[in-house]
Amino acid sequence: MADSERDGIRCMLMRGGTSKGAYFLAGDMPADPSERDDLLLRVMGSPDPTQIDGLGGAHPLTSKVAIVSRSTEADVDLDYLFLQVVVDQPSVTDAQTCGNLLAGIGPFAVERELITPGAETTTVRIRLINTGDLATQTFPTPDGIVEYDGGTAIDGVPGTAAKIDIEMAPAADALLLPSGNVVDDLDGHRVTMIDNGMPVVLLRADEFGVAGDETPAELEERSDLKAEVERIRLLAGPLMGLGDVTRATVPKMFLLSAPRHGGAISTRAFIPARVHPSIGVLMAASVAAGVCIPGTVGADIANPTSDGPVEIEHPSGIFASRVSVGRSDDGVWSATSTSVRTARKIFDGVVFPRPRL
Ligand code: NQM
Repeated sequence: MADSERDGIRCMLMRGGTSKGAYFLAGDMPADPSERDDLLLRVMGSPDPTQIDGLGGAHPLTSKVAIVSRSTEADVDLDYLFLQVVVDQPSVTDAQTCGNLLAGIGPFAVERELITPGAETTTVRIRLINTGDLATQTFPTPDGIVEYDGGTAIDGVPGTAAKIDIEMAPAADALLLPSGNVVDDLDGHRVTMIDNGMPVVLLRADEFGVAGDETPAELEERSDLKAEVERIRLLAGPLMGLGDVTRATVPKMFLLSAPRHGGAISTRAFIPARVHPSIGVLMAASVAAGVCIPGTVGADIANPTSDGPVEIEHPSGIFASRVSVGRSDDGVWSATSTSVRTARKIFDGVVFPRPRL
């Protein structure tokens, strides 16, 4: 392998949905996970609240990495490993995936010639290494070249871009309700723990002294609130099969209130140290599935339409999440989701990691 300190590492910076991240070929990364993580901290400029000496944008949504390779599995085209580079801690975690960076995986794979594009559109099957879920993604490739321009708008991104359709199928051993219950009691709080692609905990905003229309900045100022939400998160982690989540970025914590803008439910999400300025795509799929199941936290205040997407209100607009929720004869709930995203190639080149501190 080339000397990454001296020669740099091939890297593409992309917006995927409402997030932004550095995309790499797996073959360009050290095989050893601790060497890889050390390199990524130095590429992104962590730990440092400003990430001034790296590519990171000083927020969890702009401190993300996607590592992509051809899959060796039959009927799967690509493997996608997501890594969250923590902004102000020397920590890189694979405990979650990201449905937003997922939007850029197919386009990146065409750009790097990992897959052969179709003449009009390209459809790829992507294994999400973090969760085992499978995504099928379709995007425009006229004349075999990725088309980023288009007429599709998503809340949280200015302007419009080409539409990327994503269908999610859960891993064979995935559990929609990991504790087996629709509702649990966690030390005095009623919670629903649900995972339709992203593990989330549904909570009633009013139980936490939150109205539900606060800005992310207003919620982030409340250290008492943050501490209580974090206390419940640490209790939920093991019950969701995630083990000790002290250093993990999941589960995501949702404060739910009645909708205000004609949607199905209003949300504020702790992800978990910051409050999301909108909502992640797989988080939305988990919340949408949750409020469709009778008896969950939030189901009683939600107003989903009987058909069509579940319109989830968030701090910067509405996310229309398309989910299909069902219950087997033996009472086990399961769900799938589809979503529309856009992505854009921002920069393609070689990144130089800062020296070790
Ligand atoms: O839920 C934020 C995002 C996400 C996750 C986070 C995500 C999803 O908005 O699908 O993409 O990781 O906290 O990108």
